Amino acid sequence: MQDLPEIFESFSEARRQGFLTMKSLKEQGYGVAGTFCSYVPVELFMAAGVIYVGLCSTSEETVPEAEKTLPRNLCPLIKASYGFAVADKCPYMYFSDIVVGETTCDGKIKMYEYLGKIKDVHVMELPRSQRKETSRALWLSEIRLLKKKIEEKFNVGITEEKLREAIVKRNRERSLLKAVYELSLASPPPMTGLNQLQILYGAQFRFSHEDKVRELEETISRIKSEYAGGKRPVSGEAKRIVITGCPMGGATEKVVRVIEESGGVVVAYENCTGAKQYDRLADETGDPYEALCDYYLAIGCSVMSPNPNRLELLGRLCDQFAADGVIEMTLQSCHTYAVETHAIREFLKTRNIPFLSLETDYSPGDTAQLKTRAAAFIEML
Ligand code: BJ8
Repeated sequence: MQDLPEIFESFSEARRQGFLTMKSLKEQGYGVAGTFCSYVPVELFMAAGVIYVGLCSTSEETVPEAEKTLPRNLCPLIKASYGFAVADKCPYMYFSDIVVGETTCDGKIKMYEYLGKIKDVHVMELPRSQRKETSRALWLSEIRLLKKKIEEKFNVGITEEKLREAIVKRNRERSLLKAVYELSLASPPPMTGLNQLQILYGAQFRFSHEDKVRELEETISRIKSEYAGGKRPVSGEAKRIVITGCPMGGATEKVVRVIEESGGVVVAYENCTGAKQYDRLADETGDPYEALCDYYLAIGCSVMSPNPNRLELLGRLCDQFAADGVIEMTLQSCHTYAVETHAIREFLKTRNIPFLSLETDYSPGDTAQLKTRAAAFIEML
């Protein structure tokens, strides 16, 4: 039986380990769809028996390759993801029969035009408003269009029954991932924020629903039993930090490391690596297309205007997790998150919660500077 550090490590390595699994699934005849965003309703792939995988890169390796085509002052997530595609260095991109993009931020939308020259790219038209009835109608029709595209591409039929089953399965995964991060409601938390991130990020590279569920259940029960047995991997003195902002993983783990080396512990992630994806469940009754439409459209990403759902979730996480402070991580040139920083600061002021915003990219060059700022922030909490 693996011990806990080995379990964390195996989640951390999941992306790399998943390459071989993906290769074998392809050899068995499975179709593969690559995605870039939490708004893409993955239940449609599940209902079609198609494997799906996140293609967002988290390493700077291919940024120079991307910069031959894309401007330097573009978000590193977009440059790195495109770079891996053109350099043919991402096995997941290589194995993807189709890439499903979405009209979230301008940089991604334009990048998909170039990506379309290399791969079969289907872009979902995401509205920027969650309030208007026309937005809902548009998103609903985009979900139905994606269903049609998947059926044609993979020569399968997606029935309502299969879609309902997929919603139930994905909800089960969401509940378990939420149960993982809610373990850190305990004080002190039973795992570091880095370990939590390793699980949340790594779980997306487990392609079998059954294996993912089993592994998450086992991990939760191991963490619980070790905590009940008296193990305390985090000091009771550590300041409890909620992270908000852009998605994390890979190179941006440096932000979590500097926080945790400076006397803090990350207890929750209000971003697409964490609670933004797993906090709510999709409706399992009623029309499955409407259920997916309402579920996904309500995601509180900064590409929405206005974006009250981010504030609601962040405020709730701060209360539940008894946050001492909030640290935002934005990626360089991510305009929507950068503009929202002011609104987040003002919102947290009304709750007397200290706030620090850090901007970074995928290179390790700014680690010392991040550490100085994080340490000064945590010191004053
Ligand atoms: S739902 S956070 S996964 S869009 S960081 S590429 S926004 S310039 S990643 Fe995201 Fe979907 Fe929103 Fe989540 Fe653009 Fe910003 Fe880069 Fe971004």
